[in-house]
Amino acid sequence: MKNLNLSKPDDLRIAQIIDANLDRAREGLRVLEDWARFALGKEDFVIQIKNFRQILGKNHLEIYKLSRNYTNDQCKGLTHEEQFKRNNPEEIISSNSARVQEALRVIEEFTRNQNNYLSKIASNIRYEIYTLELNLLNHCNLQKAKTLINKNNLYSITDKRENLIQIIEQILLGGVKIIQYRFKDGSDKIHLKEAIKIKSICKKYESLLIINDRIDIALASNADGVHLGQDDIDILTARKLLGPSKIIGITANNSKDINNAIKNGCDYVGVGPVFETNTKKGKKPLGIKKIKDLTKSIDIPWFAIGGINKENISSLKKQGINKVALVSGLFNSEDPKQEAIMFLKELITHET
Ligand code: TZP
Ligand code: MG
Repeated sequence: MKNLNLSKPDDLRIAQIIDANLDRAREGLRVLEDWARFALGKEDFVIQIKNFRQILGKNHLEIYKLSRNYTNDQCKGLTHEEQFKRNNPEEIISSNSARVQEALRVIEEFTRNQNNYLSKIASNIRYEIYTLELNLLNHCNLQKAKTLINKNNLYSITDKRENLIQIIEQILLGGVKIIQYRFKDGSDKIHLKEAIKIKSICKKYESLLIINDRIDIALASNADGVHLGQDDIDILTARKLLGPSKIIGITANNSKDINNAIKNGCDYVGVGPVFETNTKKGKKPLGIKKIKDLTKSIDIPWFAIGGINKENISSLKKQGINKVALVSGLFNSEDPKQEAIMFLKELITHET
């Protein structure tokens, strides 16, 4: 490091800028670290952020600190109205990541000549923060998605319809929070376009979009996850392709497949068909008793599926089955919104 001479006003100002920005970067990192620790419980992120703070702390030299308060900072306490609009964790993560990135960039520029070592450190950490910000935001989304799967009892799966988007919007207006886009034929181009549209209305209603079968369309539409059957791509490969922050749901109708799905890290299971159904013709129904038996030790969310309608839903409820997935139950209805409201009422669980 070339010597800074604090009796030279230019050097003093530079030292002051470096000091202020080291503080800024370290404070912003602490905000990110606490979110990673207390909200996400992500030890690997905490270790990474702590390490950045330590490195910056070690390089926060006495000479920078001595320059503090050299001039009266006329801009102290200035705020921007945007700061008061930050009221959700994502906005706090984004704004604090930006704060760290900006501060590191300032350090990088002003130390380049006199402390090239710190300049390089600032540059390296700044690049890592870009990825860290995305990781933190993705984990926020995953956590939200898992909570929605956990808390919501009605899962709506789409059927082929001319007015698909309008029906989905009605279902969302009825209060359904989980939509699966399911298609078995047609053009990929159109499916992707449709998936993107569905994702945007799901977002408007703070609901999840899961794509059936197709990891590529899930990724391209930025859906919240995929739903896979036993003949689709296996969970471990799906996880590799999707990354850690998407939901993976699995259809399984025997104990071996259920246990495998859970062991391999799926986020929920669909079990069925409970009853005979025209949507999956020729599939032998398992019946309520068998479903109860298969699911008695499942410790992740699971949904009963297949042939469930307004006539037989109470028989499931009576047996303590509260989470269901429906295709025709909502998609064949004249009034999907009212039908969704009715099913949701039926599935209310009273926590004791
Ligand atoms: N998986 C098992 S049964 C089934 C699926 C996709 C079809 C469910 O459709 P419906 O109309 O609710 O019986
Ligand atoms: Mg499938």
